This record gives sequence, structure tokens and C-alpha cells, in this order.
Amino acid sequence: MKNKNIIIFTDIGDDIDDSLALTYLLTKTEHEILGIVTRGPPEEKLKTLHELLDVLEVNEKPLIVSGSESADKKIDTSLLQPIIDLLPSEYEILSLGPMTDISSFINATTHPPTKIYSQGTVFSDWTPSDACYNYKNDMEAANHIFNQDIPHSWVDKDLSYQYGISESSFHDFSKLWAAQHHLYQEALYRKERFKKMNPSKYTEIYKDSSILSHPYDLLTAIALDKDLDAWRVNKVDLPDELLNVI
Ligand SMILES: [Ca+2]
Repeated sequence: MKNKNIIIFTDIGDDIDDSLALTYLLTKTEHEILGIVTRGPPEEKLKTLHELLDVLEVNEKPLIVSGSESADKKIDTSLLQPIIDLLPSEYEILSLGPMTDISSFINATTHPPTKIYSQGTVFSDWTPSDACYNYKNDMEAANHIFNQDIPHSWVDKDLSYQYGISESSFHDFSKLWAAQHHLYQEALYRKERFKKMNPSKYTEIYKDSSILSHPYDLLTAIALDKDLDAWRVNKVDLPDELLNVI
């Protein structure tokens, strides 16, 4: 399969999922990562990202840009220019967080991506659902992106619920485990919080108590790697692909 040029928009640092997705792309694929745009408090996000890249021994780091802090604190688009200046004829966007910065990016360049991969639920009329955090966090940005004439594949939340990452799976990413143990602690905390907030849904999606989290972002990265269209991401069984990773 052809190696791709990718720009990644991530809210790394809140959930271990983004780190898993980046680890997968950087260690299991040969794609060219042109740039990574972080979302949220700059210091904390950049620290987590650089820590991950160091642990994975990424010698030539991609361009890294600190993006918006929230939906109403948009990025100064001149910060995206170094990535825009690098754009090859074909590139794809991987969205692992809220879509504010992708919307700004698309406005800032005359050269749109050949495809976008994101995580969420999309209705048959091509509108994003506000039931998904990454869309809901900035619906204006999500709607803007879905209104563009850009091919788009998404990984539905319900698909992610079919797969669980267990504690032992985290151990398999041993380097990541050692370096970002705080994200493992966060996964534990989120699981417990979910249990208190929504006990019936908790029982449904954490059927097996060894499951620690659900790999939304990792699945989205796999979808990009494998060139899966939305219908395939949602309907073809991904277990083999996933089992090869975790
Ligand atoms: Ca994320």
C-alpha cells in the first residue's frame, strides 16, 4: 500500500488513546507525518507529545504546532503556515480530537487534503452527530468540515465499543507504558468516572472487567493506514487488524 503524507490534529494528553494512535503510526507504518497540531493547554500538550516522540526515538520530528486551547480560543493561522508551506500534491488529515484547528487549517490553505479521517457518528445526510465528543466540542467546525467537498471516513463510536484495550494490551506497548504511565492512571480514573456517571452504559461497554479503555483514536489511525472507506470501517470486521496491533 502506498505510503501517505499525513497531518495529525490531536488532543493528546487527556486520554491514552491519542498516544496509542501515534505510537501505531510511528512504529508500525511508513507514512510521512508532515505535522502534528495539538489541542488544549500548550505546555501540557506539547510536553506529552515530545515525551512520546522521545520515547519512540523519533529522530526527525515532524513540525509541531500548538493549536487552539478551546473552540472559542482559535489558533493564529500564521502558526499553521510552516505546515502549509510543506504540503505535497496529495496529503490526508487524521483528526484525533475536536475539529477547530482543522477548520482553521482548511480556511488557511487553497490546497485541501485528499481525505479526512475522524472519529464520530455521521448521519446519512452527511451531517455530524453531536453525540460524539470530538464533533460536539465544536459543532461549527465539524459542520464546516463536512460541508467541504472533501472525501471523509469516520469510525463510529459504537464500533470502538466493540473492542477493548486491556491492561495487558497496554503492557504490549511497553515503551509507551513506561513513559506515559500517567495516561494509564487517567484511563483507570475515566473508567471509574464512567461507572458512576452511567452505570447501565458502563455495564454494556465494559462487559469484561479487564477492559481499560476503547481505542477510538487507534481505530481511526488504522482506518487511515488501511485506506478504509467509512462503510468498511463501520461494517467490515476489524478484529484481525486490531489484534495485530495490540
Ligand atoms: Ca483524542
